[in-house]
Amino acid sequence: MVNPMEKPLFELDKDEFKQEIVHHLRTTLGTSEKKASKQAWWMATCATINQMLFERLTSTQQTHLQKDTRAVHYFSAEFLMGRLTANNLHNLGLYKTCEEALKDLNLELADLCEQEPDMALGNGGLGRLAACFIDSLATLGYPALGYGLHYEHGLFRQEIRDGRQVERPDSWREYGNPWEICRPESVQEIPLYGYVETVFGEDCQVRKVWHPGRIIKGVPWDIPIVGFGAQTVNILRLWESRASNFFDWDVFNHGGYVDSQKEKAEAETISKVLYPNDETEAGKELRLVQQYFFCACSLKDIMRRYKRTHTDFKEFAAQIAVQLNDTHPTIAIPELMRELIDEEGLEWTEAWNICKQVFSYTNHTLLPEALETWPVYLFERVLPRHLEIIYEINAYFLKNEVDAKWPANNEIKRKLSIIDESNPRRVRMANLCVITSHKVNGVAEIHSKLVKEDLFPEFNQLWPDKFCNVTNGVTPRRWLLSCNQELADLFTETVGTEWPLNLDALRELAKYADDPVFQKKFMDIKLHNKEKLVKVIKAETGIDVSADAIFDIQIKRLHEYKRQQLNLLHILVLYRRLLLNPEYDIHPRVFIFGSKAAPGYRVAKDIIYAINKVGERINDDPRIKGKLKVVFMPNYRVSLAEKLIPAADVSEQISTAGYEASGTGNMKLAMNGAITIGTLDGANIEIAEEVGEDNCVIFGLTVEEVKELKARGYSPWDYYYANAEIKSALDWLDTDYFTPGRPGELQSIKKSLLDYGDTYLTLADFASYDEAHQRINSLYRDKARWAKMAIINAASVGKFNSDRSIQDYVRQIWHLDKCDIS
Ligand code: NBX
Repeated sequence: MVNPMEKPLFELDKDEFKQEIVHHLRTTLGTSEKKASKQAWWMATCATINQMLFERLTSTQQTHLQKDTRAVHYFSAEFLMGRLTANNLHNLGLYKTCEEALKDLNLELADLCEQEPDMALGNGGLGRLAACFIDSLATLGYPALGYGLHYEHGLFRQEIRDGRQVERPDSWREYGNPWEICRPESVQEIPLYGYVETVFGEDCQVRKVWHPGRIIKGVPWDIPIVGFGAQTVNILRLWESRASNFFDWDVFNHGGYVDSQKEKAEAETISKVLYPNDETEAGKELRLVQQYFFCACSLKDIMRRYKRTHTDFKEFAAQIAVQLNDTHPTIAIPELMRELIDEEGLEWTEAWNICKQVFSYTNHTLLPEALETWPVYLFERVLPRHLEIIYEINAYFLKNEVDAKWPANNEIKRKLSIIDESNPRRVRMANLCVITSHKVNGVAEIHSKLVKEDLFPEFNQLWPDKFCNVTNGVTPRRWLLSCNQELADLFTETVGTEWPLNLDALRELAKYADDPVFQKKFMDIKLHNKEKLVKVIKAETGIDVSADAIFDIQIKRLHEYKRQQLNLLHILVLYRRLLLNPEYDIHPRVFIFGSKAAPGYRVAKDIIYAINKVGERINDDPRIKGKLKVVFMPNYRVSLAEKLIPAADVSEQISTAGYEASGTGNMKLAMNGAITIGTLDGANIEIAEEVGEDNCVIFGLTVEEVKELKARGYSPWDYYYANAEIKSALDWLDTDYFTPGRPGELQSIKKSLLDYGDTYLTLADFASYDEAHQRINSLYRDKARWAKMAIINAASVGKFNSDRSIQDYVRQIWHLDKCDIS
């Protein structure tokens, strides 16, 4: 008889899988089949999966080392991974085997997957994009590492109490996390604070010596990232901060036990918590320290690995690409300069030439208030040597580039300088990124155009070839195969098995868009997904909704530019129409929101409160006979998105044109057959191009029209007085109708839309939005027409596969080769 342990694990059949799970339950989890909790079964399942992951991880790492491959290093302060169990099983090709094995043990895989806490190490789109990208990099077989922070607490858990958001700590590792491996052998020591000394060396050279005031230890945790098909397993390496042993002992030996504990707590603070703001971060020292900490750890790690096969830095730029995910890791630029010059003894120009080739930068926002700057005084205290290096880069740039192109033009110098000379002086991180990087990309066509023309026009004149576009994408493995298995099976049955790798293969589906049999299959799956969501909604909120209604979904961070308030205003108008005319003809509609607000963002939190209070009143109003429901799903996160997206009929993508860099939820929803109601903003424009304007509902001002209206002088009052429904709906918010006995609780919404000028043109777009919803209503009533639109959406979003985005990065920016893992 063959010993099953001697067989390659990938040939595990159901029975062997089962044996392995039981084996791990007993030997890894220390329990038994009789006593085991669901959590223990889930952990035992993960341990079984890890056997296969680790095997491939080792072969990947050996091959990369042997072939001395060039690799990309994705530096990001956020990786919004969500859960990994189902995703890993799908990518290993073992989902069904595992499901059957567990069934034999009287367990449901889907049920066990619910045991896993989300890894919520990110705020929103930017962090989730990083997660999709590392999935695609592994799937395509590129040597790549993700580098980030090992936050003890990810994005806060949102509770809703009496309609208001309350933030609770997220403790994703409370009971251990089966996917991470600690690597003490790769610990790094990171200097901070202190002062810089200029010394005259024995070699008669003047050099800079940084005497840090503190040393922090960086401990790496590796999360294996398995590509679809399981050839390549790359890693995501996240750094945890600890007090350095050196410091502990020093203080301890001087009798300072209590002080040493304080030092320890301070050191651990660095990776304690993710900052929950998704647009701005107002000059917090700890945030700068976080950024430096993970960048410095990562660069030291890269250099250590490079030195295994090289004795000098001549090949460094040929081997290493570093992608900066927004400006958050910008400090990596002066840090690499410092390492190369101060620690490795390179000449300034040599080091600068390396940096220019190594770094490239992705911009994710045009909002001026979201462009990161740091007060010079803070830099001087925390990173004195880096500030010197930044000054030197700036002087070099202003003299050799700006002055050469625009001689003696102080105005342009002031604008392009890395230092903003206002009071207090500030370091502009985006300028440092653009000056250093060989490529700067936006994340959708329109966004990249605006980055060039509006955000950095002078830089674009200096270096027109530096700017490029890489339209975002999402991984179809998580956002279709794993989250919508019934639809995935229908697609496989119809177009074959290759679509998870080549999403364009779904184009074939368009052939069946008019076929009543296929339409029925497609819409039955949608209905089934909606029925499953009905139960989740009931369990989470207590609200009863009907799966026959249109499920209209807006899921994204709460921000005035994303305009949840426009959606709410429209709900108020619909509700009023129904009260005035109970026969008002609309198909029953459930408006579903999922959204977290930054804890300090007052208006955003007020919008959440208003949605909940308006919802309470509407949901309980018998006069409208259930034609309208409003659901705010608490604690929106990746695993909840995986339940909402497959059940969506309508996808709300309603940002003011010119403000949403790309959006990626729009792609996930279209992929699952939802119809977009959207503005011509971000990736909506490209989605509309792909699916055709007949298969989505576009409304609102264009980017040009927004600019013109703003230039003319926009007054929301004009719309308030001209449109009686807008006026009534807004005035309603001043009453106590939605907050009985407490009038005025919702008035901040009205204020922001009138008194404070309606920055995001909500009222200007209202009539067009309302008309778009009427189109949605009549389209939905034509069942065949709607089914056809939904199918064409799913069939047409091949472009928005993150594999395509990665190929674009490879061709335009990274110039990597795939590496076969034997
Ligand atoms: O990045 C988002 C954009 O708003 C989306 O349009 C885009 O699709 C997505 C991916 O490119 N930006 C974003 O999510 N930003 C943040 O989360 C953020 C986090 C911390 C911070 C600033 C921004 N300090």
